[in-house]
Amino acid sequence: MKLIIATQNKSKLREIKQILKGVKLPVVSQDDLDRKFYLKENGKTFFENAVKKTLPISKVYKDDLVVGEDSGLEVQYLRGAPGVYSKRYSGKNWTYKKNNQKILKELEGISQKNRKANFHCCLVVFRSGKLIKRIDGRLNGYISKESKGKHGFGYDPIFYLPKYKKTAAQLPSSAKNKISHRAIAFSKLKAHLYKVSRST
Ligand code: ITT
Repeated sequence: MKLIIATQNKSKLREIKQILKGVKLPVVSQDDLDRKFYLKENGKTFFENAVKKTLPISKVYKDDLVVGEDSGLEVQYLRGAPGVYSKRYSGKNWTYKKNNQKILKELEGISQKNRKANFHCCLVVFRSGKLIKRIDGRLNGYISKESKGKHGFGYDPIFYLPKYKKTAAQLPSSAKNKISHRAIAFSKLKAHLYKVSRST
């Protein structure tokens, strides 16, 4: 049995593999599989999208554990936007930079205390086409007034963490991977896998 990570995002995969170090199962990504999957993320919630990414793979690779997640940024002042639209927030020709600029523009003139935001990760685990676990992880912070830092990806350069007085993109990946929404969810998964492996 192996652990298949249902993602095509290389930055995410790198983070996930780093977090899952030490897990006894071989960890592979969907790009390592013989079969290719073209999946549509058109759900209304992170959970729906996580299932859409994961279930089709699990129906084919029945003996393996398939883990997928959907994640994004939720800005309180924007009533939870961009949420499930995080990836393409600036439109068809989106780039991470354009997405960040759009958020900064929408929050122009808004004070620090009203710039609360969080990253949300919804992780699901499937085996033989059946959902066996759902885990959510959140990281709270603020939208900064300008883009800073070179690490990470996506909204990291505008996601400010008061505890570190830095944006997520100013933290080295080893530090982000200890505190992120994905780290929280995947660390819980790791603990779950450990418990299951001891009881079987
Ligand atoms: P997969 O669906 O193949 O996993 P994706 O890039 O489409 O990869 P998501 O739909 O889950 O990933 O993510 C939506 C967006 O949310 C992503 O493109 C980033 O802009 C943002 N995002 C998610 N996690 C993030 C993180 O840790 N740091 C910064 N931005 C993040």
